[in-house]
Amino acid sequence: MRTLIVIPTYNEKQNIQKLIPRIKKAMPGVHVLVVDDGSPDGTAKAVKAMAKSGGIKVIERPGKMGLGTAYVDGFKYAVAHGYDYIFEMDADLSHNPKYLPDFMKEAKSNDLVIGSRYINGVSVVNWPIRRLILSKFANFYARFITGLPLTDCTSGFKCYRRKVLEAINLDDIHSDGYAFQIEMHYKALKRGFKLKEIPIIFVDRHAGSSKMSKRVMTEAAIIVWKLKLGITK
Ligand SMILES: Nc1nc2c(ncn2[C@@H]2O[C@H](COP(=O)(O)OP(=O)(O)OP(=O)(O)O)[C@@H](O)[C@H]2O)c(=O)[nH]1
Ligand SMILES: [Mg+2]
Repeated sequence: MRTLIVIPTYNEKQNIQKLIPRIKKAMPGVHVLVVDDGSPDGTAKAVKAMAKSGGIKVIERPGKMGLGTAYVDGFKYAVAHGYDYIFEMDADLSHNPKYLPDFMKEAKSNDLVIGSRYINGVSVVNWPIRRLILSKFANFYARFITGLPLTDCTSGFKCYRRKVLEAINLDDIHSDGYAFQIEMHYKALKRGFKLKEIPIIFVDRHAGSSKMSKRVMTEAAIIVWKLKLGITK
């Protein structure tokens, strides 16, 4: 069974240099694909220097094109190269690689395994209360409108079996950020796949800067209606 971890990056040089060795340690033999958008801090160059040890690949895009299309490009690569298990993971060390084996275990009997911050109360470290309230509200709103049976609809730490990505028309995905996560969960569920949440502890980034914006939130607020009303299928 072949596994690929897809990591979108924009100015994450410091973080990705720490993250990749931790991934390799947590799950030896796994392959890593970094999708970088011409990060001015030289993220891509730093990853390419690490790639000599094998199992690491970089897709370089010319400019900042968004997290959603970065994942779509990564997923297309994964499908084309026949990977069986494909992970989504942030570069900013919010997602701890120690959970990777937990995902793999559940992926044997599920199609999409999602790391949830909200299974056991709230498992978020270092978030300002404002951010937590926003995330909880976004989840409540998304669940209420779409009916997604998840505690963490906007999680970006997950493992797909290849058949899920093959069943979704990736060229139809235009959303970004939170909206992207909700859309992928919804489309997987609608296509009859088995979703399963596992608990993770999420740690806020220490280095680099956030790419969260008002646009990301507005887009998420709209996508749930597009999905619910069948405008986006
Ligand atoms: N390739 C690419 N990666 C991106 C883009 N925007 C964000 N990312 C990456 O996507 C991941 C998640 O982005 P974050 O900025 O951490 O978003 P967030 O987790 O909602 O917010 P913070 O954790 O507060 O920063 C990180 O690895 C980013 O580097 C983009 O436009 N292109
Ligand atoms: Mg982050």
